[in-house]
Amino acid sequence: MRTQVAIIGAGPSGLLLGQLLHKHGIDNVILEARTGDYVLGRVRAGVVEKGTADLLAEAGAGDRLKREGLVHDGAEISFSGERHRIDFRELTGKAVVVYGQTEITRDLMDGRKATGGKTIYEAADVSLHDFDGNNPKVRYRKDGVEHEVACDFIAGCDGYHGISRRSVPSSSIKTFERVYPFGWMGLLSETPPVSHELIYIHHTRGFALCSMRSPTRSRYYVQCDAGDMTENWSDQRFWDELKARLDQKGRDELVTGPSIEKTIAPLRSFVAEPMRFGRLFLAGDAAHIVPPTGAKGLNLAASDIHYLSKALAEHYTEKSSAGIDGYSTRALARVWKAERFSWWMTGLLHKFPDTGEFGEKMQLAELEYLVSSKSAATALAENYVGLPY
Ligand code: FAS
Ligand code: PHB
Repeated sequence: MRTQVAIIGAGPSGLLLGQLLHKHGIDNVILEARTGDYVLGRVRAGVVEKGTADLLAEAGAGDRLKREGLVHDGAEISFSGERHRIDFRELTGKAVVVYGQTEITRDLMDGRKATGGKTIYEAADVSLHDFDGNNPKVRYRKDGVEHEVACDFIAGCDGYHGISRRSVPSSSIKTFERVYPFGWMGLLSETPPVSHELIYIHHTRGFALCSMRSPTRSRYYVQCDAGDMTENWSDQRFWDELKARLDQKGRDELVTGPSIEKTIAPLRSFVAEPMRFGRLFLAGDAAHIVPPTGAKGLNLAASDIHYLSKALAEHYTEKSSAGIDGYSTRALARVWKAERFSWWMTGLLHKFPDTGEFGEKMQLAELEYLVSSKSAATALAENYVGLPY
């Protein structure tokens, strides 16, 4: 088989790239290790920046988000038993949309089906070859048969655990990493959200987050130990812990119910530099990971794909390599700003083993400053709604 761009991974990065390349008349094939249902079954991000929503619309996958997405003009931060609202719209003129990553993936899959894009699911043992030359290729096995895809470029959109980054010689790549000493225990329930906006909670017992997927479907998280297991968390234990970290109003108004999904997500900050190796480009979680505190993971994947799809379009339509040559530097400039914001939000709101009494006083002082200073609140708001591309 031959194509212009071979995309590894059918998560949001790979699917979005595939649709944008199709729009530019660039032939592409997506190779995905799992089934489509498995990919859809992963409950992950919930907050969508305007830039991401605009890109989905450009890719022809933005209609349902526009219809069903919940526009949020602000969010609350709860500490010392009080809630304080950060008004994104007033401080930045922008808002975010709450719309689950599962739905984004579904919309992109439907769009790809409608445009006849080729996605090979359950592609086993994908391997990347000769991307340091002019004739890269990808090999994979499907139903026991070996296949080879000859291409002009490879887009590694296969996430943190994917094969693309691991195919780069260690001498050609530098990684930066911070692993946090805790995780997030997440629960999805068919219950009305405790509030119409998100609540980020700082508490002596640990961080918690109240989010949602719709007016009838809630998404909650509580900070848990790094090595904790989902099976240690009965629904009752989760609800009790969330209530213990909520303010009184939240405790009074929280509607509990059976979980429809529960997972523990580890938290890390990670960046691989550069994001281009000859004719291989890394994008999304394949190149970087942020702790979900700042709701940046999915949105960073979108800005990578914005830069990469434009660069490839320039290569094919304008015969210019400027975009391709500048991709890594351009993407990393925005990646590092989102890494900093996510690291800062995580440090401010979570209980670390070494936080101690002084550390907690510093966190509370910074939170008090944040909610009483327009400049400080604006700094948070402009990062949260998304810095410019
Ligand atoms: P993805 O990991 O989504 O997709 C990569 C795809 O590549 C997968 O489908 C995988 O099966 C496939 N793949 C892997 N190896 C392969 C191989 N060898 N061959 C072929 N295919 C291969 N972000 C937020 O903003 N908020 C959150 O709350 C949040 N929670 C998260 C929880 C978890 C557990 C994780 C892992 C991430 C979370 N994220 C969150 C970040 C998440 O939303 C990512 O940023 C987003 O999925 C990035 O999309 P992709 O880059 O497409 O990577
Ligand atoms: C979510 O709804 O899953 C969500 C929202 C905001 C975050 C992280 C996760 O910061």
